[in-house]
Amino acid sequence: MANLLGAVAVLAALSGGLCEEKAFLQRAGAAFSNREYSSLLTVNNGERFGNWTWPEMCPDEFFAVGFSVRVESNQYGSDDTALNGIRLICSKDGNRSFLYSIESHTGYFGDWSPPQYCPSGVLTSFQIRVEPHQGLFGDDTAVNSIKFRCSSNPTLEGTGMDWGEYGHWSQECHGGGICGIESKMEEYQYGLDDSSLNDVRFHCCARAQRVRWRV
Ligand SMILES: *[C@@H]1O[C@H](CO)[C@@H](O)[C@H](O)[C@H]1NC(C)=O
Ligand SMILES: CC(=O)N[C@H]1CO[C@H](CO)[C@@H](O)[C@@H]1O
Repeated sequence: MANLLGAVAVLAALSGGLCEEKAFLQRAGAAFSNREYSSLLTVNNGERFGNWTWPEMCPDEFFAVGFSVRVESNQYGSDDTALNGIRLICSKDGNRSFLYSIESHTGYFGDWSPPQYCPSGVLTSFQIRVEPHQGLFGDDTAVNSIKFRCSSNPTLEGTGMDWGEYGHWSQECHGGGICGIESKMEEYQYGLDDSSLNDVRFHCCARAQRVRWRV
């Protein structure tokens, strides 16, 4: 609850200069996870630990227009996990005063960043920065950061950590945009080396066809 109120406050502050309306932001969770999708965006540089968890989808006719990331800062001598979670923010027809968030399974460490939004349009592809497996006695962090491309073309980079390298861009959503997320998470390791988020994939949904009548 505190998280939700925090997110609403941030949104209200961000939109304050543009309009007086207060944004409504609600966690959709898995309530819409049976939404139909047209393809799945994947990358090939995810890490090996953990399992795919569960999909969360934006409600019908909503698409992802922004995101925030949960990042654990540098722990120096202690166990680092870097990126722990990605939260997508969904809107319908670009109406940013009425929003839902989805995030699949996220890790337990670090703080959520303020949301970043496409200037217009929707999220259409992504790439992730991943630190490769550090060997038996190393400290694994797996996913460190993420970039998204918007349909209006700019790329947005999350405020993640710097270990590892970016891989290739995923394919793009065509005729719609990103509408769902599923994370691959290493479960909590009870004092052993945690890496938290290891990979992520996103669903593409098609925009509803509007029937046009010709006379
Ligand atoms: C945005 O959506 C809300 C809730 O459906 C609606 O009340 C509001 O009028 C919409 N705003 C615009 C600019 O369409
Ligand atoms: C709950 C579950 O399915 N756990 C599996 C996750 O993946 C590892 C291998 O990476 C399996 O050993 C677990 O059984």
